[in-house]
Amino acid sequence: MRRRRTRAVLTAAVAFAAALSVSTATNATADPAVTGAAPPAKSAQSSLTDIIPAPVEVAPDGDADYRLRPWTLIRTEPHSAEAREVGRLLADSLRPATGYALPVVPAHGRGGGIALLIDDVGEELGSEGYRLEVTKRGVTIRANTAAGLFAGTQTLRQLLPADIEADSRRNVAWTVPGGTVVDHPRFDYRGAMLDIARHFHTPDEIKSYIDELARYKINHLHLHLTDDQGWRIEIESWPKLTTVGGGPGTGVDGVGGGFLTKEEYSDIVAYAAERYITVVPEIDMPGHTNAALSTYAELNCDGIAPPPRTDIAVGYSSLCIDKELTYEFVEDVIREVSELTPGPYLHIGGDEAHVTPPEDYRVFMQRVVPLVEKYGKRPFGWNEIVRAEPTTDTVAQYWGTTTNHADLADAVARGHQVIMSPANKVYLDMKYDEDTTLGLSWAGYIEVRDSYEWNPGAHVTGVGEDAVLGVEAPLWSETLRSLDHIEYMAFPRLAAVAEIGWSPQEARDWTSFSERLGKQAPRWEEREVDFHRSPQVPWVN
Ligand code: TNX
Repeated sequence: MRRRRTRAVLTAAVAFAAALSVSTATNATADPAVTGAAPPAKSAQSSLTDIIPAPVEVAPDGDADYRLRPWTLIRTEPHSAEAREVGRLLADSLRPATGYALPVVPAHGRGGGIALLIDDVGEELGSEGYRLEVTKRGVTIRANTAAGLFAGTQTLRQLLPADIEADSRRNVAWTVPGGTVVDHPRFDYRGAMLDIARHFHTPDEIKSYIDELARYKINHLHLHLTDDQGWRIEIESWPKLTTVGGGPGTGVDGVGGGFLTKEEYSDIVAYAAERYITVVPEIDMPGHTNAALSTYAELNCDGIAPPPRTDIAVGYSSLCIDKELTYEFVEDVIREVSELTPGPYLHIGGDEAHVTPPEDYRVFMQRVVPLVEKYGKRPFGWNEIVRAEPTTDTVAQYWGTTTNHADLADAVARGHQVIMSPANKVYLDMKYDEDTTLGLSWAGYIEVRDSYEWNPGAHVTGVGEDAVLGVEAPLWSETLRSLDHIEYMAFPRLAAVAEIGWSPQEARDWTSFSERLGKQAPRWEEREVDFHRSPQVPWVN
């Protein structure tokens, strides 16, 4: 297994960068541009037309390239702590490879360098759009909000040579190609789901995944926190859920185990929020609950705890619909998880409840959906949930493999919004082809082109663009034990889903996408992100 950059090393890099910022002069004199030493090595320059996800409008200007210098400042909107924070994250990401100090200062008056300005850039750009202009004097990103500035900085990172991803100093001309980008997302919700129940993934691994999501302007991370095998989020009123239900050996095949304390969970939520990513917690019920049922005997209809299970069967467990204790348990969990959740959504699963009779399922959801609302959250469930006719505010996540789905179309007619996660398109745990060693294949093999060539706004009959809140790429982890495994299954397909969620349908084209994707390879390699070298993509090097 390849060496992984640990978070400790990343932290050291940040400390190194901070040290640099107090010794700008020393650092500047070390720059060959200043000392007259060897000129910077030629590094493949990026182009304004290489960005993933493809922006709404791009106008390159070959005479307007800008080059970062040792004395470049990052100037941010005065009096905006949020803009300054976006500037700080940008500086953190550019310091290791450039070795430049890149101080973040308030943008008073005019000046060059990199400017991050909150401005009225028009309603059309909304709350996440931005306008990025590169001239010989500098790079200016303007947006209505700090979220838009953040999106613009992710574009800027891709406009620098791939060496920018290195974690130590490179002697490279840090040129940003000239021109203008005007950009905003197609869908409000662009998501990725990580299953930490089948195999537990640590806070550092989750943060590493968040870093990758942010680069591609994905703005929601759905965490699948509980399932038959394990319960991975601390609930104080039912403490054995984690100490027993999430204990050692609760991963698939008895491998691993573990859980997030409330503190760890909140730290992940805050880390994501700094990157403009909203965490959507999922507590799956009434099925997928063996971890809870095997931990607390009293939750079972017969009062007898079933044995813990670490196989990958689905659809065999159910909470006891007729017991009052079930609803006390569910309310405690919803209350505690809501308290940890600044975001609007709480996902209550609802999938594959094969041993819950349909009438019981309905009774259960009719009681539980209002509990989610009682704690101020918007209910979210896998598409089966619409059969229980919950409040139309409930978001339905479509994971089917067909393009006709009467229940879903009826739900849309009643006013529900939908997240599109068709399993045969965007299930990142599906194998790429028959040679893929990781993953499952029940929804078929999914090569990157399959995950790219579909239109969420016209995928299911009766579910039009207006009903689609967005797209999400789930990653189930029955077969995935490490961050390498996660990355290998996610990339490159996650980049395809990111583009589907962000870019206008008419701007999307496989040939263009595959060429742009090929140029991500050196970046992933610099960052030691594992990925599948799909034969469909013209990989650079
Ligand atoms: C179906 S998709 C499931 C999960 C499995 C996944 C494996 C869905 C809502 N349920 O329980 O992990 O397939 O691909």
